[in-house]
Amino acid sequence: MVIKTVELSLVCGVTSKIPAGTLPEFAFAGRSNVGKSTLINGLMNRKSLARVSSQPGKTQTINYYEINKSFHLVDLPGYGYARANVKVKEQWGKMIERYLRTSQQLRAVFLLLDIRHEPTGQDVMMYDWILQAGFTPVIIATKADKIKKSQLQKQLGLLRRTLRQESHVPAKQPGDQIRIIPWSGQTKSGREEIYAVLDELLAGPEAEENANDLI
Ligand SMILES: Nc1nc2c(ncn2[C@@H]2O[C@H](COP(=O)(O)OP(=O)(O)O)[C@@H](O)[C@H]2O)c(=O)[nH]1
Ligand SMILES: [Mg+2]
Repeated sequence: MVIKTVELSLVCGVTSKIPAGTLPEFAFAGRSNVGKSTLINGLMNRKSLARVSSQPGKTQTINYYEINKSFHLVDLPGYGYARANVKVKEQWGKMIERYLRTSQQLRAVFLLLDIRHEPTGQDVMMYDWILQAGFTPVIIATKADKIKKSQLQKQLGLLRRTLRQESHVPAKQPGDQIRIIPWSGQTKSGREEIYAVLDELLAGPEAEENANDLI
């Protein structure tokens, strides 16, 4: 994946209609402060196009970043901000559910979890919503630079186990593995693996069909 152009192409407010859109979308969800803006900036090779928050929980908008004029990275509003009032929390849930259910262009949802902590009830709820909307979440374990290398497998195990045990949505197949990619905004480790997921999904079944046509 080579990033040629990036632009904030659309900001969608809580009550606005989810735009129909024509470009494929990849959405990013997670609690506020988990490192969503940092990841999106890292993927776009930009320092600060996506705002890294000094006021957590403030953004209640869906921001669409257009990459290479060919797809969108979609920054969903963060959750779990303790001081957000009830109305904001309610609007947040409705907005996310509406987005997951109505976006026609959505190809994948990335769920960000802090590698240091056990996922919260809201993380598991988000995980369930993504599954219920028909997507298999790709987990990004953020802030990987904050743990020792020797702790990596143990922490990934904790994330995987908590999601599997607490989720209310049955796995499609009992042995289904949850895909987790460790990422660090400091070293950018994990970026190539995330690009590979995007490349793979952008190629998609249509590209395969086209390739078959050539045979
Ligand atoms: N060490 C470290 N800090 C991070 C990483 N990702 C985000 N942060 C910090 O965590 C805070 C919240 O990040 P931000 O991207 O605004 O989170 P958001 O609220 O999910 O968008 C900021 O102070 C970031 O600098 C990471 O991978 N490693
Ligand atoms: Mg943010």
